[in-house]
Amino acid sequence: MNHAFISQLKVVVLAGGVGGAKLADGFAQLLPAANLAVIVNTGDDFQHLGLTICPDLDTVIYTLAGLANPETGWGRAGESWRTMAEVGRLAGPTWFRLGDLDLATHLVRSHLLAAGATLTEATHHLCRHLGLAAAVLPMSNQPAPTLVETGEGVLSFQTWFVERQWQPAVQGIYLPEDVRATPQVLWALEKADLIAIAPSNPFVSINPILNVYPIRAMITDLPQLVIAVSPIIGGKAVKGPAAKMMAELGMEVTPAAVANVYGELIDAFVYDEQDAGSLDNPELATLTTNILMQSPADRRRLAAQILDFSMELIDQ
Ligand code: FO1
Repeated sequence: MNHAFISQLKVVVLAGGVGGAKLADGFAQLLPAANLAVIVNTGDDFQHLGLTICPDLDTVIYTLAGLANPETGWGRAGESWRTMAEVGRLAGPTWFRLGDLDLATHLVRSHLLAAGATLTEATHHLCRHLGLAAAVLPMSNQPAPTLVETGEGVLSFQTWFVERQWQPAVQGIYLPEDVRATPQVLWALEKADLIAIAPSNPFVSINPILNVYPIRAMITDLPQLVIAVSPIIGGKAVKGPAAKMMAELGMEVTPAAVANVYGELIDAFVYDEQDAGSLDNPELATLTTNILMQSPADRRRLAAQILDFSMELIDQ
C-alpha cells in the first residue's frame, strides 16, 4: 500500500450501525484524523425516558473509542444495569435497554441539547471527551425520524426494530421530506476524495442519509469516487434486518441487488469472495475480497484494500 499517497486521501464514510462503525474504525486506523469524516444516520433517533437517544451515532462513537459492546453491537462494553433494574421496579419502560455507562452519554447529550447545543456540537463534545479526533457528523441537526410501513401499520423505527424485533414484514420505509444537512457535512463532502458507503442497511441506514438535502445531489455531482460495500454475504445480512427487508421488498438477497439500490450513485462496489462472479454490471468497477470484519485487524485490512482499490480507480 502506497502510504504516502494514501495518507493524503480525504475519506468520508456514510455509516449506520455496526457495519458502518467497523469500517469507519478500519479507516481511522489508517488515516490521519483530519482526513476522516463519518456521516452518521440519525433516522433511528428517538426520545425515551426524557432523553434524546442516538443509536447509530453512539455505535460509531463507542466503536471508534474502543468502548463498544462486541456482543450486542450497541451500548457499552463492561456495562452494568442497576438503573434499568430500578426503572423496572418503578414500572418505567424497560423494553429499550439503557446501561448505566450508556445512560451517561444520553444524559450529557440531552443536557447539552437542552442548553441549546446542536446535535453536531453535542456529538463533538462527546467525541472530544472520549478521546476521538476523527469527525463523527450527524447527517442533520434536525430530527429526521425513519418510519417503517408494515402489515401492522406504520411503526416508529425503534418500536419496529426493538419492541417488535424487526419481525413485522416491511412494506415500505417513510423518510422525512424537509431535512437539511449540517454545514460540517457539506464541508466534508466538498473536500472528499473518496466517499465510502459502509456495509450498512441500504434502506434504514444509508438511504436516510442520502435523503437529507442536498447529500444525494452532492454525491452525484461532485467528482469524488464513490465506493459501496455490500452488507449482504452469501444471501444473508451480517447483522440485522437487511436480508429480511430485501426479501419482503421483493428483491433478491444478493450483492447485485444492493448495488442496484445504489444505482448510478456509485462508481465501484466491494463484495465478498463467497459471492464472486455474481455481479456482472460492466458499468461498475468491483472488488471481491473477504469483507467480514470480525476483528480490528479485519477492519483495517478491508479499509486498506478499499484505499488501494480507490488509488487504482483514481489513476485511471
Ligand atoms: N437494540 C435492541 O434490540 N434492544 C435494546 O434494548 C437496545 C437498546 C439500545 C440502547 C442504546 C442504543 O444506542 C442502541 C440500543 N439498541 C437496542 C440498538 C438500536 O435499536 C439499534 O442500534 C439501531 O437503532 C439500529 O442500528
